[in-house]
Amino acid sequence: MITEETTAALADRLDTARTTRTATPSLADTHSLHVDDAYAVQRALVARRRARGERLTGVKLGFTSEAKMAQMGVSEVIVGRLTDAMRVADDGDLALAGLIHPKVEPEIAYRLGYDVDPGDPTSFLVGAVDAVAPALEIIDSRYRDFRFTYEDVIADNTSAAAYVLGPWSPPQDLGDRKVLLTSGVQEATGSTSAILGDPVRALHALRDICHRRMIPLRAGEVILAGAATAALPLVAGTTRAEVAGLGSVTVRGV
Ligand code: OOG
Ligand code: MG
Repeated sequence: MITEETTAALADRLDTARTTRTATPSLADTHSLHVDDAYAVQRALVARRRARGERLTGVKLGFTSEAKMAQMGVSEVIVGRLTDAMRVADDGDLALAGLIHPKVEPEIAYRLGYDVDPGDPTSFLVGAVDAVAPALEIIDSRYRDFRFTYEDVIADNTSAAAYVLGPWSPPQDLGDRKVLLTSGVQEATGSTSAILGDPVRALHALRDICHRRMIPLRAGEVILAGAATAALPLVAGTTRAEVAGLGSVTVRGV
């Protein structure tokens, strides 16, 4: 385990990388972090944002798709926190100058209708979902060239930078829906089954992580289930994701 001082120093380093838009080398170059250390750095990093007035709005899962695992060379689901400062309105603008090297992913968002107690082993996350929506996640690793270890990316709040939610619909089976992402001239197609076979499994995985890491989930919070295709670079202009039968969501890079 790393000390509290080291945890604070690494959180400061990642915080500064983001606010000054200067990528930093992998923490693993100089520190040997355990997964628990990495989540402690993430907590300290998010605490800095909260101390500046940001409010928690949900959680996001990462590495839930095989395309993503292959792209990033890792193999286990990770969780990060979302805040109100990361939220961009559907059809809204996102300033690229505020980011280092952003990429975009098409995702599914779940909204919770009531609080879920992470300490209660019988809590049922799927039953707490009161709405679902197509979503875009903008990731922007604070590490140089998006090169990081599994522990690095957890410490960096799983590369979370921004998110956009499309229109909400009632909860429904979201297995095997076609997903199309267009960003500038680039296009990626996939299926919701890329998300652990079925995005509902992301909820099961999240329940386990929240239980293990004592992460409470509150009514109204959003869960991003993870990318349904490989990430594309986020460029100036319109980026859009469409999930068959669920609708679409758009952001404009400016
Ligand atoms: C980590 C974030 C991965 C997802 O949906 O798999 C993620 C990264 O690739 O930088 O958000
Ligand atoms: Mg994602």
